[in-house]
Amino acid sequence: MRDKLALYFILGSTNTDKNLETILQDAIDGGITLFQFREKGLGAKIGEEKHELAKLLQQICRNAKIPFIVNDDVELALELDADGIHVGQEDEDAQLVRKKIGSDKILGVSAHSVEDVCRAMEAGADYIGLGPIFPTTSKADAKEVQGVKVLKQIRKQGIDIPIVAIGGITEHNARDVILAGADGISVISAIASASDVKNATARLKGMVMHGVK
Ligand code: TZP
Ligand code: ICP
Ligand code: MG
Repeated sequence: MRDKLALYFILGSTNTDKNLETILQDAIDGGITLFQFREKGLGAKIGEEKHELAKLLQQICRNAKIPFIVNDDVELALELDADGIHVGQEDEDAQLVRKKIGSDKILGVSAHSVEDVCRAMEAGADYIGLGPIFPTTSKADAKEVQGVKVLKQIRKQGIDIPIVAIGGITEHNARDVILAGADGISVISAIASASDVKNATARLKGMVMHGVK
């Protein structure tokens, strides 16, 4: 799990005006290690349209052997036989989600505190999305920014579950969160809003893997 978290890209139709398939393929070519389909926010697709978009993006991931994770929609994840599901603290209860998807699929849980992390581990989470570390414009209802403090606390207590840091991560601060104990970074805008997606992705990957671009 840990190595798959190195560069975790999240995308949905509300994150860009550009073609999602092109962005995802360029991000794959740049070196992402995991992908999450997150169709949220104003104007997000629902129903059949959401399902069709998910299928398109899943196929791109399959061709590249990149695991495909669905955000917050257990039914869709099961229908598509996705590789996993990611749920937030306000979404469906993680323990219940684990029961529904079985032990083989990846379960990711958002956490904002040490207590959230402990509860998620008891529920059977495979990894934690911890944040928001830095200010973000990609999530309307984001919790308070926490910097690397909670991340450091978790590792100091010897909790070693795989963790991705999320929220405002860029090539300029990626190194700091890795040094603070994250196994990888999860980003939307640093990749989705880049003018050269492949190049931006490769630079982020370099920061995570080697501390350099
Ligand atoms: N959860 C916490 S912050 C965030 C999510 C989905 C958004 C991250 O987006 P960005 O653009 O990388 O800050
Ligand atoms: N972390 C991850 C990995 N994905 C999310 N959607 C989130 C936190 C809120
Ligand atoms: Mg949520």
